[in-house]
Parts: sequence; structure tokens; C-alpha cells
Amino acid sequence: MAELELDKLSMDPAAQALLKKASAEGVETIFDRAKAMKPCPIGVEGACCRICAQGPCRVPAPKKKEGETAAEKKARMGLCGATAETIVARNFARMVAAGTASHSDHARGVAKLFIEVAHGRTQGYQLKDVTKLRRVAKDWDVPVTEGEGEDAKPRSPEAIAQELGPKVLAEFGQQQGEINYVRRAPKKRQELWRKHGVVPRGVDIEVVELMHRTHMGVDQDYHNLIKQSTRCALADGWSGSMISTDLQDIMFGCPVPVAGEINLGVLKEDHVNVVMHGHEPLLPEMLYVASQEKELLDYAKSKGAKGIQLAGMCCSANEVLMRHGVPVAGNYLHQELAVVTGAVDALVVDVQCEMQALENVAKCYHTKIITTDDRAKMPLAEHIAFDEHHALDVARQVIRVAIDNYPNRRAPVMIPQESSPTVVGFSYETIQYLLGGSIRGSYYTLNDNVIGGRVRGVAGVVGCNNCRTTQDSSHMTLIKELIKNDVIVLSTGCAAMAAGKYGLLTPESASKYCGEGLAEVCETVGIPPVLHMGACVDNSRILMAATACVKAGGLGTDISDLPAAGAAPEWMSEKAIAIGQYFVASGVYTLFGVTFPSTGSEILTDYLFKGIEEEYGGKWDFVMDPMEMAKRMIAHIDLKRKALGIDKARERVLMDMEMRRQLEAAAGEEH
Ligand code: MSK
Repeated sequence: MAELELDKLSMDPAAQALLKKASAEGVETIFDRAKAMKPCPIGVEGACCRICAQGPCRVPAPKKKEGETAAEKKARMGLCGATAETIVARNFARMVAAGTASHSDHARGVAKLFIEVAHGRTQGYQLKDVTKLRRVAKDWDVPVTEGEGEDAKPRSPEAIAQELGPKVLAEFGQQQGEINYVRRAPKKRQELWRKHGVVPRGVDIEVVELMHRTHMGVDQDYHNLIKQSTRCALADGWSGSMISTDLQDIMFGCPVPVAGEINLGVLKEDHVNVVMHGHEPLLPEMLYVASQEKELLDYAKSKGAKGIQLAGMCCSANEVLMRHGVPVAGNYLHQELAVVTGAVDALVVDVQCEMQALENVAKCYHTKIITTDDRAKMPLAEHIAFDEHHALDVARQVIRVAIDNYPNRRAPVMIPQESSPTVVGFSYETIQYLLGGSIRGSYYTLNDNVIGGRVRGVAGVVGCNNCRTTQDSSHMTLIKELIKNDVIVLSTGCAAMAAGKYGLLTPESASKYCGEGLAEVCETVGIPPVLHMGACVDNSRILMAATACVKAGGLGTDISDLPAAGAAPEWMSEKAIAIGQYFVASGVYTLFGVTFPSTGSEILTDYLFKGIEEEYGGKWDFVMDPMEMAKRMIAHIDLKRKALGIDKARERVLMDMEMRRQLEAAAGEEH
């Protein structure tokens, strides 16, 4: 692989070094495959219908710039007559269904564990955050006290959880009514959703109905298909994902600021390295406990290692980083490269975002791939099934396999130097506390800074890496441009890890990269300009933060009034489309990079990028260039500021700063 190409593949020097090593050792990675196999241009735009055995029918958008002629339009239909709009909308809808199913199946597992924990039937778990348990219980109308009046006493956490757990679990199979957390949204938003008939009834029903409606010969109206996609996506954001976040916080602890390290340099040559990869933190929580046990540490030493180094990958990493400061080996495109170091003794996977090619890479080294979830097996991997009833024993078993494998290292070990310090753990509750203290904690301080113009607006930058772009490059360009323009960034997933790798998750980065207004706020509060809020399911924390801003007052009456925008510049997974759709339906201008899966239909794209805004106040956009993406986000933020009548405040702030600079310069001359 030529030197120059490495810069195009990843901006991360650690990745570049390991790609060189892989190339020298004849190991193929996703970057090689991406070069050899170009994406299907018809599939990319969502214009290939594979839902029956008469096709696949391809209906690509016409190349001509001036648009479709009537004859071309007529020609653009599948054998059954499905139009380009219907085909593209069905494909889009199926991405939403798959994304929602992924987050929600994760949530179901968490709810089942929660019930077992409540009854004391698990090993190693507990109800750690009782304050959050009580708060969540109230949202589900579960009493937190017993007895009347003066005799009222707090209920035990176990009793609350035993009543709460089944109520939450029932929401997945609920057939009618409304999902519970719809009540958390701003009133105006709730009414809007009710008016459009998109309040989810339950979780599973919305996924199943969407799959049914995209079957051959069912729903043939693109608007109606997107309407059900919206209902399904809302079940993801405001139910499945939100349930995951809440119950995980109760069991594992609500994140508070904690120091961490990110990048492949966190691996240690003289330690047994165990990398946890995936999304569900159930087993990683126990791996964290087991890795510190004396017996296992002694066992590692007996094999010649100095200790056990636990590190995360993808969103399992985010979960244990946020709660325990467990170091992170990298984001999505680092997974094969971690194995290429030759120093990973076990790569433990659960669900989602795990490349099957890991097995091929592992064959070239000594790394054991261990699958742990019965829903996600890999043909060549060792399977050690997770079981919550003896989770700690399972974790111990996994770590023993890694320790036993330590002496088997055979390839030269090369661990890059790169790793960056971070401060993470910005849950919705923590932000509230940091801004106003535990008693009068409120988002009003943030609103006040937005109104006053020091903070121009708020951006969510989330999502994956994608091998069709230079790893991390779009994330970094976009985030740096946003914070330079005083836009505070809330981040999750692989985007947050990217920010961490290049030093943006430290309070010190504020003075280096931010505009003066944002730098001043970050320095005063002691926070980084990019707030790491967690894993993919924790995008629900961003929904809660946005809602809290609305409720704190001064920035309108709905999420769509806020000077805010969201982006996923390097997205790749179906989950990202589900997340994007629930943000749009929650009133957020949402921009995606790389490709957009509706471009095969001008009509559908027009609706998603424009028409939908009239209904929900949010809309999609697709921009490949991250600088242009930042420009559009800032323009949108300014538009919202203007609508709120707070644009002048910002001009005054800027003028004050300029005046201050001049005064300082004048003062300097005088001395
Ligand atoms: S892990 S879904 S690559 S953010 Fe959540 Fe990263 Fe995207 Fe997986």
C-alpha cells in the first residue's frame, strides 16, 4: 500500500501504522476490500428492489441533470409496477425497521436482566443508581413510597424494580395506546405526533407493521411508508433506546465525568489484552469486575504477563468508558487493526458492528475471537454464552481463555504510541448538574448562554466510521468548524471516539479550538467543547437534553425551535438511519454524509429534505463535504436564532469581544 494512500484511508496515525504492518504481513483488511469492490451505484441510491423473486428490479435515477422526462419516469418501475418512489421508500423503511429492531432488541435484553436483578437472581449485578431508579419509576407511575401521609416510607429499591421491570418489558409487546416516554417530550411535540398519527403504540408492533407494509404488493404510497417509518423510528428513540439508557444507568451507574484514554496505544505489550467489542454492556460490566480479581491477575502473572489490560471497541467501549473509565482501543474501523497489533489475546464480541472478517484477520495472528451472545455467532469463533445468572463466572471464563492464549503470541507485536486523554461521562443528568448544581440544576444556564450569544447553538455529531471516507476526517473537520463558531457539540458512538482520539474531549481543548464565547463557557464550567454522551442507544440522552432546553425556557416551545442541528458525517449502519429519522421527527435538521439511501427517487428525496419539515419541523439533508455540512448547520442555527429574536444578542457579544481586543491592544501599547 503506497504511503500516500494511507492518508486517504485514515487520518489516524495509529491506523496508518497498522495498515502498513498488515500490508507487510499480507493481511487483508476492509480498506483493501473497499479498494477492490466498488459500491453498486444503484443500490447506493436505494433504487434496487429485492423484495420478491421476480427481480431484482433496478430503477436508477436518470443521469441527466435537468430531471426526468415523462417517458423515463414511466420506464422507472419494477416488474410489478412499483415506482421508484415506492421502491426507494420501502428500502429506506426497511433500514429504519432494522435499526429500530437492533436498538430495541438490545433494550429488551436489558429489561429482562433488570427483572432478574430486581429479584436477586443474577450474579454480580446490582441496582447501583437508586436515585435514578426512583426518578424513572415515577415516569412509569410506579410508587416509590408506601403508606399514607406521615406514615409514608420509601419503598425498597428491589420492590420498586420488581414492579417497574415487567411494566417496561410489556412496552415491547404493547398493541395499543402510546409508548410511555412520549410523555417526556415537549407538549407541543406530543400534540404534533398525535395530529400526524405517528405516536408509537408499542415497540415490536411498529417494526413488524413496517416490515409487513414493505412486503411485495402492500403499501405503495411513499408518504404513507415514511409515515410508518417515522412511527417506528420514534419507537426506537423514545422507547427502545431510552429504555436501554435508563435501565443500564440504574444497574451500572449513571455516568459522571471520568477520565479515560482513547486509541490503540492503550494496549499493553506485557499485559494480557482483552478487547470488548459490540454494543451491549451486560457482559463487559462483569469483565470489568473480573479483570481486577486477584486470582485472575495472579493467573495472568503465572503465564508471564504483568497484568490484564481491558479495552473497548465501538459502543461496548463507550458504555464502560462512560461508567468506569475503561480505555478505548478505537472506533469501528479499528477492529481489524487491533488484531493486527499482534497483542490482542482475546477479542470478545456481543452484538452489532462486528465484521465477519475479524475471523480471517485473527487467523493470521494468535487472537481468539470469542462470541458471547446466542444471537450473534461467528462460524470460526469460540462461543462462550452469556448468562446473567452466572455472568461473573462467564466473564472469568472469558478472561481465562485470554490469559491462556497470551503465551501463544507469534507475530511481531506492534502497538502504536497513539492514545489521547479524555474526560467523558456527560449524561443528561450530569450536564444538568454541572450547569446548575444538584439543587437548582437546570438547563437554563445553557439556554442563558445561548440567548446571550456566547454559545451560538447546539450540534449533535454522532454515528459511525465508513470505509468509503477517510476514517475520522469528516468528523474532525465538522466538529472543529462547529466549535470554532461557538457551537457546542454533543456526541455519541464512533464520532465521540473520533473526537477523543484527536484531543477534543478535554476541557483544555476549549481554549485551543473554540470561538471565544464557547471557550469562555467551557472554561468557566470546566467542560470540554465536545461532550461525550455515550453509545448509540444514548442518543436518547440527546433527545432528553434537547427537551430539557425547551422546558428550561427562553428558546421556544418545541425542539424544532432550538438553535440546534444534528449530523452523522461518516454513517454506515441501518441504525443510523433509524436514529436520523427519529431526530427529524423530533424536529431536528439532520445531515448525513457519505451517501444517502433515497437519492434514487427525486420525489422521495424532495419530501425527506423539504416537505417533511412542514409536518415535523425537522428535515434530512445530505452533504459530503464536512465544511459545507458545518456551513449549513450554522446557517440553520442562525435562522433559528433569528426566529427566536436572539440574533442581535450574538452580534452584541461579538462586538464586545472585538472591542475588548481593541482595548487590550491599546492597553498593551500604553504599557
Ligand atoms: S458502534 S453503529 S459503527 S457509531 Fe455504535 Fe460505531 Fe455506528 Fe456501530
